[in-house]
Amino acid sequence: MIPRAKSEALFAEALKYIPGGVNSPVRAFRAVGGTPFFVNKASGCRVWDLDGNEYIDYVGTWGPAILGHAYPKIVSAVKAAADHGTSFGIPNPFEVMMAKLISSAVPSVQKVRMCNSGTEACMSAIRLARGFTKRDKIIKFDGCYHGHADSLLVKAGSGALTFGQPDSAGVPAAFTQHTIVLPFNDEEAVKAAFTENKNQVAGIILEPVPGNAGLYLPKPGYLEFLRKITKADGALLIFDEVMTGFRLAFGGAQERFGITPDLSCFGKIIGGGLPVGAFGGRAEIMDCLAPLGPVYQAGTLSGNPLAMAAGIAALEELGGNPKSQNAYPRLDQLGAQLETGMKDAAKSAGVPVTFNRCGSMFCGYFTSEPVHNVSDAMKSDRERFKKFFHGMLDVGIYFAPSQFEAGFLSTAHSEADIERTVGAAATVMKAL
Ligand code: KE4
Repeated sequence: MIPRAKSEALFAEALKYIPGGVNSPVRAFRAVGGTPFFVNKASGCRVWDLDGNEYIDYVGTWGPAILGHAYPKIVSAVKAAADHGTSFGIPNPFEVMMAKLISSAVPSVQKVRMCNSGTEACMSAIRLARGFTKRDKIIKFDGCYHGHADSLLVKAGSGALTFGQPDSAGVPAAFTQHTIVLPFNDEEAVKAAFTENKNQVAGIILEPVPGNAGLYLPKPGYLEFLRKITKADGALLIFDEVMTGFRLAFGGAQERFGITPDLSCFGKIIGGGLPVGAFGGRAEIMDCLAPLGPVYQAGTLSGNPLAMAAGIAALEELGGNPKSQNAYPRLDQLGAQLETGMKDAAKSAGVPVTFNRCGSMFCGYFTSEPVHNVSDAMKSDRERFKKFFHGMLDVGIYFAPSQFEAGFLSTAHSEADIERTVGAAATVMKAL
């Protein structure tokens, strides 16, 4: 265990003032044990903790750091914007630039509304779907996470077709009674739900590539099936691209898989690391939003100039202008190198690992079985994951502190970083 005395001391202090010592649960290392480190600085693909330990970072602040941390063009854009004020609550030009950038990158988004988190984006998109369709029911999938709005903190009911049960204290059953939870990648379950709830479903919301139970992919034809069945019933297809947006392609998962959803949610990358969320889609749907239409949605800091400046710099660098690097082939190439290396490491260590990847998002599960949904993921060996996590952390490599999170590469990672990572993984896995 490498020394982290300063982080240990500060965590003890944090516990006195912040529930669990953290401002978001996953950061507390409860899934892997031990004490979380506090970051002192981050740059490129590396973070340094308070004790000066350096880590290659495969979390990337859960997705936003696709260009690496402290990316110079993002930092200078934020500094320049800050000199003109940090918030106005008055329309500012950056909001229009951001809306045009998102709309030009994602053709299904004719209009877009900015907000301040992925949770807000998904919550608002669902309210909008209900307002537009005048229907109450929403279908979501087990293992997909869309933020912590009450009606989405729900687990599958007793039967796959019964309505969801609250999955958090403080959520009244009444708040989840219109949420149907189905297994992902199971077409029969969706068909049955629509038969059972004909013309009553406002929409299906899903992560097109679920990254909140580790990472698994839609089976071939599954997204096309969801597009077809929602259109036939008059329900909306809502892609939660908070994680996949501008990650899997400049146009997100919908570009990569060639699907046109009715509404899309964004976050993370579009804020360049600052607090942000957005949701958008067909103008006829978006125009139901206040102040034009009857669906209320608002936010003091929505379109905040610093978050917009950071996000615009990020999107322009990722592909928003012809001069920019085309990041995606590079991200795919680094992802392929990591996948091959991790699979070779597991083989050489004689440890069963299923390594799922889509572009620069990935997850290694300690299981010999394929992982296509959350119940498959739950069968993985979490004790092995815990040991692997700490073994890698102790040699300066930081993976997500939970088996049920995705990992992220950035354009700041190098082939040498990945070589070092897979070499260390082979050694650490041998000791599992
Ligand atoms: P935020 O409210 O955390 O900005 O976004 C919620 C959200 C919505 N949709 C998807 C697909 C997401 O991945 C998220 C948030 N992702 C988690 C990582 N698994 C954020 C990390 C955390 O909760 O601290």
